[in-house]
Amino acid sequence: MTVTGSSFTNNTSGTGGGINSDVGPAVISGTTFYANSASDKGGGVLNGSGVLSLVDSTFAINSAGNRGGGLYAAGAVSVDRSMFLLNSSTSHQGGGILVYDALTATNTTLVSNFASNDTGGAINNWGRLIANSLTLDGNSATAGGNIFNNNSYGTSQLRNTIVANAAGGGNCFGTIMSQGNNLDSGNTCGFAGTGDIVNTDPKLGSLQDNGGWTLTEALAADSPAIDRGGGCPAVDQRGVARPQGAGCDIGAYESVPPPTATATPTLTSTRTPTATSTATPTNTQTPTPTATGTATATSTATATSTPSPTPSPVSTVVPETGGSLTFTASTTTTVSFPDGAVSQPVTLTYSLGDAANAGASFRAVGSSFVITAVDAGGNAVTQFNRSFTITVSYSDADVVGTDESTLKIYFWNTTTSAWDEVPTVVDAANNTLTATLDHLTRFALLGQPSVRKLFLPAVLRAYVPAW
Ligand SMILES: [Ca+2]
Repeated sequence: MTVTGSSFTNNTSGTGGGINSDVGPAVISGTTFYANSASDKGGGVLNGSGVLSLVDSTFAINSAGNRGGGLYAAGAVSVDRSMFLLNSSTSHQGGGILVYDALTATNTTLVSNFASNDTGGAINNWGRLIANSLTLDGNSATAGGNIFNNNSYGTSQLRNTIVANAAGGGNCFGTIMSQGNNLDSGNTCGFAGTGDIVNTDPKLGSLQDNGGWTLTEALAADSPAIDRGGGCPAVDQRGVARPQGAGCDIGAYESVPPPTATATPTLTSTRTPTATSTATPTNTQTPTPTATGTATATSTATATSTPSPTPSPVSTVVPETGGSLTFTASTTTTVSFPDGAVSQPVTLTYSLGDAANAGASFRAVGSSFVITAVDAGGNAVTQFNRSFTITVSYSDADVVGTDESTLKIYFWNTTTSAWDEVPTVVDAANNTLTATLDHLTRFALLGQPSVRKLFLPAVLRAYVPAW
């Protein structure tokens, strides 16, 4: 059976809501499974004992009463360059995929799938799972929100895969065998292979059309997944050639660096003019997807950690009248000291720090920043006689992907090596945050990620095939 460029929508069955492929072989490409359901196994697709190859396909909001909301993979199944969104299994395992025999999964993104009463929100493995370059984000289950390995029957091998932001059940449960270059936003997957990264926010963008056949989550410019991959496939989920930049990227998406300014040719060379290599830019964008429209809420404008060479602003605070300092980067920060805050004149300096690594459950808005004060003798002043205020104003673009109501100013606690919240007044109408403080240190603006599902209806609407 060969299925190409098709849509299966709103079908129901006992097993295999969209397609039940029993003995195979079957090849399914460029096909969307949307809102299909099975009362038993395989809401979108059930594969029996044969070979099934799935390529460039989308599984969205399919459901199974029993196991495998998107895909029930018995037999030998391969999934490549595909996307699973909001599939669910309501009473048993495997919201996105249940692996019964063998699954090879490559360059695939699984987002917000869930097994609300059992294990394995995105993938539940009873067999042999070989995964390379997946992005698993925000899936949930009672255990193993992103991946659950059933240790009695299954082995899971992961390479170059992002396992992030489980919305329930932790990122992993069971034994996961790392083949290297995986990234866990927490530390439940036991990643200890070469190039593995744990407890690190991969800085994923919202699920959207970034080219290719299926939706993807781009990496922020300062994502720690960029160029940290290994053993990557030749292309990414979209078909973009890997590697781009200094190395391939972890996960399903390969970030294409902005073109670097070409060096101005010097005209003084006395060498024989060899034909200079003009690197022809290979157009790596793959086949235009069907216009899926509007989901253009691009990723947050995270200020890069290397600020443009603006001079650090300096200001003076004096005992009689106080003083203030304003600096604009991606956000505008004003620090105001009242009179009497200092006993002698001090000089304030504002400098941008690194992008705050805020962990899995928070997002940083802009870079962290450091405000220092020194007295006339050059001694650091960190404590003040009166409290002072910091006001940060931000743009709506700065907080895309962040729940604005949770925004707070945080300071870096050097004793606990953690960000501590400062009581902050949020004025979401005017996009300002104000906090009252008594000491200077490194600060950052952090907020919880907006519930990404809020964006999903728009994405889903854009993705619904015309019927
Ligand atoms: Ca790269």
